[in-house]
Amino acid sequence: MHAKKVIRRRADLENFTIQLLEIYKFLIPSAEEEMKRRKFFSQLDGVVNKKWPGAKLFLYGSCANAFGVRNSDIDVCLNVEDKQMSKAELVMRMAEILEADNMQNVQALTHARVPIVKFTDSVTGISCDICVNNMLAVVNTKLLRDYAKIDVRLRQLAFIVKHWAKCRQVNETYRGTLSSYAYVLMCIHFLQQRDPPILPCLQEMQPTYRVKVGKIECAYYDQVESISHFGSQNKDSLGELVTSFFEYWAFQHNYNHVVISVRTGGTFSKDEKDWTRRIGNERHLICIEDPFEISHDLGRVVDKHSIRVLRDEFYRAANIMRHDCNPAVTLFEPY
Ligand code: 3AT
Ligand code: MG
Repeated sequence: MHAKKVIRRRADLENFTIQLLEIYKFLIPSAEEEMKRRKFFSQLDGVVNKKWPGAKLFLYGSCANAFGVRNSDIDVCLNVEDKQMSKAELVMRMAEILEADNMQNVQALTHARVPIVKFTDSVTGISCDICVNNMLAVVNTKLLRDYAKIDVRLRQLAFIVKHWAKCRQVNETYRGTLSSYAYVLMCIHFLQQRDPPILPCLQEMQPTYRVKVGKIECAYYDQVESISHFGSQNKDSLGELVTSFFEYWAFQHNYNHVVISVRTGGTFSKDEKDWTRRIGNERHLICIEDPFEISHDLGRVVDKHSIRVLRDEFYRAANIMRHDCNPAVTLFEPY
């Protein structure tokens, strides 16, 4: 008990911020790694362009959204407008091209819910997943990247939250906890709510970027260089933000009634979406609206058991921040 105390003093908070920034810096991929990835992608793009006219490759996910830590895999989306071929067939064709190009461990997962081809680049050792015609993921990747350009504290907070989630094993959708994408949306939402706000709501501003993906109209303000001062009125340090983030998810969020929404920059009632009860496997125990596919709750993977696990982890984190004398270490202790 003696070793524990509440982080109240400014000096403690400043020290906590310094330690968090060290962790953040350590997690950032090196310039060399970034270059290796860019080179790998442009070579892959070259091979596909040559062998498959009409096919186009896009990067998405953490290798392109500014939230990728070092040594992450690369997510690629193959876009082909061929109505004759199924996603499984497109994945098979892609796998053949990769094999012919001497890639290693090429596996076409044609029966997965989302068919993908996985492989490892024989030269760089980089692992890569390619999915097919998932342009919404490419667009939401751009949205996240644009938010990250507005205030560096988003990237810092999200790195810390993702790192915590990995250490505590609550970043495993197959076990009912949340995806990295969901955690980044939680961070954006949180920074939109600060007073004064650190992030604006880009989808509520006059759109400067519009694309239609299937039936979904994606539009938002993407000239973010012009609003890079947006959060400057708010002086919150990373230590304060991390502390408040876990306080919010441990003690303040209304899990029974509220949906968080980056699209609207706020929250609304679950009633508005009819996310108040279990439908099939979707239980809506924590509701995070996808910014574009708005019928999609990213919390739908969370079940009766994993909501407990998740909320216990939020309590644990918030309590560490309140009482522990060395929170920057305890917070990330492996589960
Ligand atoms: P890691 O660093 O790999 O953990 P990531 O940013 O690559 O994080 P995910 O692996 O969770 O994130 O997802 C890869 C991308 O796929 C992120 C987002 O653009 C898209 N995505 C993931 N889940 C969903 C979803 N449920 N709905 C729409 N897009 C999604
Ligand atoms: Mg990924």
